[in-house]
Amino acid sequence: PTHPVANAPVGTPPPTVDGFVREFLHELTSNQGVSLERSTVNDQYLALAQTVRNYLSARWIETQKKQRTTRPKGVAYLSAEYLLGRQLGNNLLATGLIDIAEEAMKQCGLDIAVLRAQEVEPGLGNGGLGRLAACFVDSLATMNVPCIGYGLRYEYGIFRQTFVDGQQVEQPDTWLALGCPWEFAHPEHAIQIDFGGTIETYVDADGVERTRWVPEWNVLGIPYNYMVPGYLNGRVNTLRLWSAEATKAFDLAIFNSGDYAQAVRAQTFAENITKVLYPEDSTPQGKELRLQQQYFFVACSLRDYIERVLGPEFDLHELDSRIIFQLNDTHPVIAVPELMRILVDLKGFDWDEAWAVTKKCFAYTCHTLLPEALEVWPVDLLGRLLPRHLEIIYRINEEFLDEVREAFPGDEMRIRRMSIVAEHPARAVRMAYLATVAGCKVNGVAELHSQLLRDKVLPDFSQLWPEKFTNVTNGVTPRRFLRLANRGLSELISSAIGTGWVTDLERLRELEPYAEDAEFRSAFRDVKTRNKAKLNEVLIARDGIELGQDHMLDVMVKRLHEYKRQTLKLLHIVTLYNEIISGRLDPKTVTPRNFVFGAKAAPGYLMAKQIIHLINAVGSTVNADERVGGVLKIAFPPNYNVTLAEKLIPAADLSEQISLAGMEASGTGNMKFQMNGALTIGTDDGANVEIRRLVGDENFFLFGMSEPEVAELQAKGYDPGTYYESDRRLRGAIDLIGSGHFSGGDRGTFGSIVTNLVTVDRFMALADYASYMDAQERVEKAYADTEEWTRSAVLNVARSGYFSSDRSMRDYIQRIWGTPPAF
Ligand code: DL6
Repeated sequence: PTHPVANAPVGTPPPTVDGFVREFLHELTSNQGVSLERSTVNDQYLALAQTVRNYLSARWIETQKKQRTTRPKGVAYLSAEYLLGRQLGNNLLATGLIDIAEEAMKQCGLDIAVLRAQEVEPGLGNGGLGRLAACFVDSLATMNVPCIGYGLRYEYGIFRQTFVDGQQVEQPDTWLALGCPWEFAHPEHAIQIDFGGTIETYVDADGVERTRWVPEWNVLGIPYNYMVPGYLNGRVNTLRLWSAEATKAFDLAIFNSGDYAQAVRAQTFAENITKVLYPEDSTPQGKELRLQQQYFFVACSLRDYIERVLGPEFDLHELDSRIIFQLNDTHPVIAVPELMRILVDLKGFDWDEAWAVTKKCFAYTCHTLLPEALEVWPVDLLGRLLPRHLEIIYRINEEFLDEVREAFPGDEMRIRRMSIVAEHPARAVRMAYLATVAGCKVNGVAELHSQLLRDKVLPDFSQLWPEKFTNVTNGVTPRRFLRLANRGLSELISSAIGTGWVTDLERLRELEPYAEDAEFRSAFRDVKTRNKAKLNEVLIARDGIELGQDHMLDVMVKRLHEYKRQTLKLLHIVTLYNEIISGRLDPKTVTPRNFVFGAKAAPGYLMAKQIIHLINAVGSTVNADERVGGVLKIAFPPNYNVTLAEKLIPAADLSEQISLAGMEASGTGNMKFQMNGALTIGTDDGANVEIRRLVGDENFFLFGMSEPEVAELQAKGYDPGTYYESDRRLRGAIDLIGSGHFSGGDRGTFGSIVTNLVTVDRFMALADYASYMDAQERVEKAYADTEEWTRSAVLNVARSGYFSSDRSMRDYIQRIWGTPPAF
C-alpha cells in the first residue's frame, strides 16, 4: 500500500513498501556496516530509526527555512526535564509511515514490534512535570505553533529501579549505551558558559559607570537537537538539549607539566554538570551541582536564542515580539537575572529598559502546593557561583519591595513576607517569588491548584497583581496515549466517528450515543480484554509476573510520595485480606482483582522506600496465601516508566487517584486512564475535580474530604489515633502490618510506617479510610454489572476531550503567550 506521508519533503512521491525496504537496507549497510543476515536487533532498530529520521529531517529543515523568512513569534519552553518515552513509534505515527514500515519489515523477515522494543526510552525526567513538557511540545508541533524546547541532555536519566528482597535498589540508566539515533550533535555550535569569580565596576567609553562579571571558570554547552514532528502536518519543531564539556579537553599546560590526573579531573568536573538527572520529585535538591545545571541550561538557551535564532541585527528592545520564555516550574528561573545581565552588561541597556523587556518575556508555571517543594537558593551559594546574578536579584527585589511599599504603606510585615530574599532560617532566594515578580503571567495546572496557588501559596502576590494569575489545566497528548498506546480502542473509535479525534479530541463526544449501543459496548470490552492479555504477556516477559485471569485491573501508578497515599491503597488491600483470613469475608464473594502498583521513590526519601518495601511484602504474602483463593493478586513491576505506562493504562479498569485533597497540583495519569476507558476512584483533588465534573458523579467514584474540610480538620487538630481506635477493620489492617505478618514475624521492619500512620499521618490517610472503603464497595457493585460498567467506561472516553494537551496549548496561547499559530 502507498500512504500519504505528511512529513516527507514537499514534492516527494509517497514512499512505497519497496522504497522503504531499499532505504532500510541501505541504512543497515551504510550506517551499521552489516548485512541483513548478520545484523543484530540493535542494528535493525538503528537502521529503521535512521530511515524514519531521513523522512523527518527534510521537513525539519524546511520548517526552519520558512521560519527564518516569516519570523513568527515563538515559544521557548524552558524545562529541566523531558520525559519523552520511546521515539520510534511516535515518529512513525507522525509521518504516516506505520503501516508501510510494518510491511517493509515483514518483507525483510522482521517483526517491527521486536525492533520497537529495542529502543531504550530517554528518561530525562522524574514524573508528571517532565512528561507534561513532552506532551506540550508534541501538541505545539501538531498545532503548527513555532516552539523550541530547551533542556538538559543528562547522560544518565531517571534511575532504573530494581527490587532486591522487595526493597528498591537504583541502577544507573544507561540510555545512550547502544546509541541514540534521534539526536543531532552540533559541537561546532558550542557555547561557553561562565561560573564563579567576582564582579567589578568600570567606566565605559561614554563615562557611564557599569558593572561586569569577571568569572573564574567555564564549561562548554554542546547542543543536541531532536526533531519534534507534528502529527501528519509537515511541521517539525526542535527540542534542543545541552550537554556540558570541558572548555579544553586537556589543559595542555597541566598536561605538559605531567599532571595528567589533574587535567582529566578538570574535564570530569565540567562534564559532571549534565552527568545525571536529580531523581527528586516534589522536593528540590539544594545542591550546588543542581544550580550549576539550572544556570548552565538557561544560559546556553538564552544565548542560543538571542545570538543564533534572532541574530546580531535583531533589536532586543523588541524581544517580546519574537519570543516568550515559559518557565516550567522554578528550575529555569535563573534565566531572569541572566537576561537582565545580557541586556544591561553586554548590550548596554539601562536598567529600566532591560526590566521592561524582561518582564514581557517570561511566564511562570507552578506545579506544586507542597511548601517544601518550593525552591530556595542560599545566598552564599548563589554569590559564589553567580555573583553578578545575585546582585541583579537584589536590585530586582529592592525595586519590587518599593512597589509593595507604595501599594501598602506602612505594612512592614508584608514586605518581609513578600521579599524575594528570605532572611530566615538562612538568607536565601525564593525562586517562586522571583518568577512571580518577573513573569507576565503565573499559572497553576488545574482549576483547584490555581485557586490554591492564589489563595494559599502566593496570596500577597495575587492581591497585588490579581490580573497576573491564571489557570491552565494540564493535558496529555492523545497521539501517544490513545492512538499509539491503544491501537484497538483507536480503531474502534475511528470506525464509529472517523479519525478526526486524533487532532480534535473534543470530537470524542460523538461517542456518547455509542454508550447505549450493546454491540459497541461488546466491542469495547473485547478491546479491553485484548489489552489485558497483551499486558499479561509483557509482564511475564519483562518480570515473570502473572496476573489473575479475568480479574478487574485496579492500577495505581505514579511517583511514590506520602501525599499520593499509596498506603491508603495498601490499607484497602490489607483490610480485604485480613477480613478473608479471619473468616469474616468469604473470598468467593469478593470481586477478583489484580492490584497493580508502579512507583519510584527518590533515593533519599526513606519513608517512600519503606512503603515500596511494604507493598512488595504484602504482595508476596497475599499472593502466596491459599486462603485468598487467588481473588486478590498484587503486582508491582519495577521501573515504571513511559513505556510501561503505555501498556498498563489501556488495560486498566480502575484508576486510583487518591491523594489528600489540596496536595496534588493536577495529575496527568488520571487523564490518561480516563481517555483509555478506566473509571476513576478519586478524591476531589487536582484535575480529578474537572474529570468528575465532565464525566458526571455517576461515572466517578468520589470519596474523602474536600480541600476545605482538610483545612478545617487541620485547624482543629488532627489525631489519627482516634480513627485507629474507633474503626475495627482499620485497626485490624494496621495491627496486621505491625504484627510482623508481612515481614517474617519481625515487628520492627514496618514499625516506622505503622507508628507514623497512627501518630502523625500528615496526609490523613486514616481520616479518609472509611470513605475510601465505602467507595471501593461501590466499585465492586458497579463492576458486577458489566453492561453498566462498560457504559460508564465509554462515557469516560467520550468526555475526555478536554484533557488533550492541544487544548492546554490553546489555553496557553490565549491566556499567556498570544502566539499566533503560524507558518
Ligand atoms: O503539572 C505536571 C505535574 C502535576 O500533574 C502533578 O500533580 C505535580 O505533582 C507535578 N509536580 C512536580 C513538582 N515538581 N516540581 N517542582 O513534579 O507536576
